[in-house]
Amino acid sequence: MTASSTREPPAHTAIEHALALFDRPFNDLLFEAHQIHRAHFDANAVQVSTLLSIKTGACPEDCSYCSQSSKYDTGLERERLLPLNEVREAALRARETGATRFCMGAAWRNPTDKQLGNVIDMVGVVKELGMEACVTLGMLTAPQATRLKAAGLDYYNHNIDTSPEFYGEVITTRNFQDRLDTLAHVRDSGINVCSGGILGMGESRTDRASFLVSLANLPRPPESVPLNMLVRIPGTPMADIPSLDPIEFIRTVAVARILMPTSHLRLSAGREGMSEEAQAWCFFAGANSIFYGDKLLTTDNANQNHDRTLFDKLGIHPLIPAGFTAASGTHDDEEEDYTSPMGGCGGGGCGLTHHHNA
Ligand code: SAM
Ligand code: DTB
Ligand code: SF4
Repeated sequence: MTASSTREPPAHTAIEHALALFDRPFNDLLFEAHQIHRAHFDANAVQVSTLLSIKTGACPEDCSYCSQSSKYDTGLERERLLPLNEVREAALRARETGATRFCMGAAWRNPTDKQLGNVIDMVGVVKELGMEACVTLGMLTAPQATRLKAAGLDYYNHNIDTSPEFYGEVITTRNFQDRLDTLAHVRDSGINVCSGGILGMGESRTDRASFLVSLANLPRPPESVPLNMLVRIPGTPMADIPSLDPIEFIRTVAVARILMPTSHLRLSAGREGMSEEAQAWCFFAGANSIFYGDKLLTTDNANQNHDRTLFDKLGIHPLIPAGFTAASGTHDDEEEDYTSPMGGCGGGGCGLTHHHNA
């Protein structure tokens, strides 16, 4: 019998534990989260991803927050699947400005096998550029996940979005279990799992705790956890929801760090509306990934120049994954110095400490 087969099953995180963390004094919570963060990561390194919408609008799902749902009049123009050369150009631009991962999103409930073939070609061009590739295409079957893995896909993004209890208030065209099924196919295929959700949709603190506990209690926690602040889209049912207190958002990042010590936590949508101070606290609490670039999928992202300035002010440098091919040379040796075009390392070799999301 191997050692692993006699091992205890992973500890189950109880909702009471998560709620007790949320209830702690802010300084105590952040101190603990930051200590855990430091124990597992270079506290000054942030992973940098860029997003591209490869198929925009006319989605049959009814996600109440989304500009791309066909159920709401959001004024968004639908677009066909982008041609391969446009994807290559966008990925190249992203690499030149300092991103190491290129994430492509499609407004689908699920891809057909033919559509998946087109996306697989896109994954190929991103990999040729030496970048990590991530896609988010909706629900997948097990064979589709296997095809994506064979194409070299590094990450699949599929958010649980909120707590199981609140899910039905947000989306009715699929259920929470559907999301878990796709996540299981992705995990079984060997692709890294990227799964998180949205805060500020009118959920309670108990929902936020239950959402994080659901992620932490997956058979293995996701390697990457996007934490989106709701971007309120006119025309959707969530257009006028009161905004979430930034302090509560920072607390949520801290609790996520404590419950998922080795996951990368990404500050995702909503950063444009967040102050520099709030973002700085999020980094201290354990956030260590961002979407970088002027656009998310259909909405504006924080400005690139502002991000460079913020990284400089905070002394943060971009995390360079092993095997990443930089615009001005290769960076496939962990010990090699590398200057990201994004800056943040004072213009010299930054000698990054590399972390792998395995
Ligand atoms: N259609 C696919 C799906 O739903 O899985 C992929 C694209 S979908 C736009 C990816 C994620 O973006 C959603 O799961 C949601 O968490 C996030 N998102 C979408 N609209 C948002 C908004 N207005 N504010 C914040 N996050 C949003
Ligand atoms: C995720 O959690 N956030 C990204 C990515 N995964 C695909 C998408 C954010 C979308 C924000 C709204 C928009 O631009 O349409
Ligand atoms: Fe479609 Fe994804 Fe938007 Fe939901 S979040 S409406 S599935 S694009």
